[in-house]
Amino acid sequence: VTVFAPTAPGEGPLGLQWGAAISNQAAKEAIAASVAERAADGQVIGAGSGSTSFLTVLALGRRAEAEGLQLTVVPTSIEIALAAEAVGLHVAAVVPGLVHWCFDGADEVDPDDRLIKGRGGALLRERVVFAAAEHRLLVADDSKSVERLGSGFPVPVEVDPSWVVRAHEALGAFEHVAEVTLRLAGGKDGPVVTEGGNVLLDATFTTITADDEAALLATPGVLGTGIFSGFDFERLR
Ligand code: A5P
Repeated sequence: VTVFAPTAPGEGPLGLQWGAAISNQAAKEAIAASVAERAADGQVIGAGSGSTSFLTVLALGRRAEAEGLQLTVVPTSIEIALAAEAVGLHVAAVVPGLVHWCFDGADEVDPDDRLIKGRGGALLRERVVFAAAEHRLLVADDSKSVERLGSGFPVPVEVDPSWVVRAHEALGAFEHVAEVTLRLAGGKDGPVVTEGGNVLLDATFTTITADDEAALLATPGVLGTGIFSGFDFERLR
């Protein structure tokens, strides 16, 4: 059942909005439209998070509505699940055995195609869906390209809340970490709480080495990191 005729942010019973000004919106709209063109009837599509992914979900909804396509979306966050539901797409409750392709954004992309993700706090599911997809589209406009990974964004690290004091201490002891902060919420008191019921530490690195992703993941209490390396993807920009 289509909840409303999907056309643009701001519509629907929840007043579907991104919630903040979208940077580089024209470039992101163009990327969203070209991703939506890839969809074919019956496909299962992983949907990343961030404003580019949000615009892409809206574009997929428009195509599905106009052409009667049956598309199933595997969402990486609550906000993307709500957006997909609002524009009439099928929303998978669990990651199915076959994900034909996925799209997701990034906060930074370095010359070796290493990524920083997780500004939106959805890094755990983003990694699962990215890994599950048979083909990956990275929807990251040119503003996301950096020479040095970590130059503009800290690395988000998802942590079990019961272990956050110890994890904060452990991350602070990393050789190239200059600062670690607990991410605080905007519309709620206290820290951001993720879809998994966890909290986020943002670690500012002076240099990110090839070992740091694995070292973070090996730290007790750490459940996920926003450093994504070793993935093959097609970049749309
Ligand atoms: C979300 O957690 C991030 O990994 C996003 O992919 C990233 O923040 C991209 O954001 P925009 O598309 O809003 O630039």
